Amino acid sequence: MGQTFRKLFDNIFGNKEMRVVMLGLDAAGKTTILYKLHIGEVLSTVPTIGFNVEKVQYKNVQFTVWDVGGQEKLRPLWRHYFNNTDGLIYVVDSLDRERIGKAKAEFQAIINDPFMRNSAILVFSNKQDMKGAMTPMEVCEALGLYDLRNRRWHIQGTCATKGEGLYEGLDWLATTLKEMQASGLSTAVGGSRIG
Ligand SMILES: Nc1nc2c(ncn2[C@@H]2O[C@H](COP(=O)(O)OP(=O)(O)OP(=O)(O)O)[C@@H](O)[C@H]2O)c(=O)[nH]1
Ligand SMILES: [Mg+2]
Repeated sequence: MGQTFRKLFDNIFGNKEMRVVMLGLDAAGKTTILYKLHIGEVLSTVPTIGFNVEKVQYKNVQFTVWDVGGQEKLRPLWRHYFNNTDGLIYVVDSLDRERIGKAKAEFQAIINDPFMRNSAILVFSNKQDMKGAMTPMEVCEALGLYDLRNRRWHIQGTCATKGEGLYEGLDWLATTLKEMQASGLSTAVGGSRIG
């Protein structure tokens, strides 16, 4: 009953809770983004072993953001975070041309996972402050975003250390997830993943 009342209240006032998983190769800037969004500050980061999770309130959406370490040896663990995910934030180091092929391969593996087939995809083309960085359009091309069919995706140029572009991205995600829920395209898949 309490749950039902809460749902009704949330529907009336438009509050939504969304679960978002943030992935990307190591040093892409995920943890920097999480803390910039959560406390408005850039803390000095160390490579994430495991994950960080924080709630980020933006407009009338509460995002629970899971930031998972991106080192090669940790990537096989990513899939354990796919279950019940409404949205994916994929962070790319736009300066790292050498590993953009690797970033693409990991990205394609994530979005083609059965548990992620319905999730909205927000790509942050990060480190736009750096000279020689790929433009968001170049990153878009390199990840194969244009070839996606029946997926909702958006790419946003960001500079995590200055906080630029982050809220523009969340804006898109909030709007898109609300639309998907309203149209019955509920994104999160129930049940638990085996293996
Ligand atoms: N110049 C610049 N540096 C950035 C930006 N975002 C992050 N960095 C730096 O990139 C480095 C790695 O950032 P992290 O946030 O720790 O990267 P991560 O994606 O969490 O890495 P893992 O935890 O290993 O997966 C840090 O030195 C950050 O300060 C940015 O927009 N511009
Ligand atoms: Mg990290």
